[in-house]
Amino acid sequence: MIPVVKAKLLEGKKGLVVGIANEHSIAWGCAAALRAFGAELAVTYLNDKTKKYVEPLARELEAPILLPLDVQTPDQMEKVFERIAKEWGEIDFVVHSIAFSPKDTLCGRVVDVPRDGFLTTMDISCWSFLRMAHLAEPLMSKGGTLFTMTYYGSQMVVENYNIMGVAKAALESAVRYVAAELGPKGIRVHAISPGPLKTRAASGIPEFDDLLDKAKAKAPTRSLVSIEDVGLATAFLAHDAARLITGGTLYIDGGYHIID
Ligand code: 0WD
Repeated sequence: MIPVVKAKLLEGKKGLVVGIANEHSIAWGCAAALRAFGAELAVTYLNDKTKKYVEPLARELEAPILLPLDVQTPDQMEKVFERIAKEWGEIDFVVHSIAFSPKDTLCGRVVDVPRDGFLTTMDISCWSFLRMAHLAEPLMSKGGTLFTMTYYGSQMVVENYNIMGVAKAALESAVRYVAAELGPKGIRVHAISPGPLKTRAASGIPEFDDLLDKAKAKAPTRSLVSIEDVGLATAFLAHDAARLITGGTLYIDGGYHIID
């Protein structure tokens, strides 16, 4: 948990955080840091099964808005933004921290990927970010910041990352295009690349512990990233002082650049 932060650098800012599954989620690290710096948060949960894990965390964040959001359910994302428009009238930031690929699609070779698995992977892991940006734009008349989470497997072939590498490459490209399109309106867009972290989503990646060991050995600081590290970097970029930083991927140490 982020220690009490005295400087409420994000006081008055309001934002949506999507992707809290439990207290290990990267989205939780982001939400905790953004709240610690004084931002007010809207939070979503995937479905009734995850609600019981997310509800107490939303309470801890004193989130005035808690809604269901499965990005594959028609109209649910629209409903989230409608509620935000009604409650706040505007929004300062959106954190998109979700990805999914069916097991048979994620665990096989990229060359064998079935069409339906490919479409599901791209839909949840990439298109949902574009849609969130689309719906956030009218609520960001004074500017704002959009975040999504990515991984180095988008740039290089990382063993076992498979089709998710393809999806993250598309996502990072989307970040560049959306940054160019919304930049004139003062809306900044960032992909955050934290390096491997033990979360529920990561447990679906084969031999993930090996990836953790390699990342630790190769990272510039020889350490693994925590969700608190990711949260603090996100909070920094949400501040007005970061107003000219946009359109790129921020590697938080873990993108292991020294591949063997
Ligand atoms: O090593 C890692 N854990 C890394 C994760 C390294 C670099 C990047 N990332 C990325 C992931 O690819 C993802 O984009 O960070 C993002 C967040 O992932 P996480 O925090 O590692 O994983 P987790 O705590 O599982 O949260 C992802 C959540 C889902 O959790 P579950 O475990 O239930 O699949 O994404 C959500 C869901 O809450 N999610 C959806 N949300 C809305 N609609 C959907 C959906 N259809 N599908 C999954």
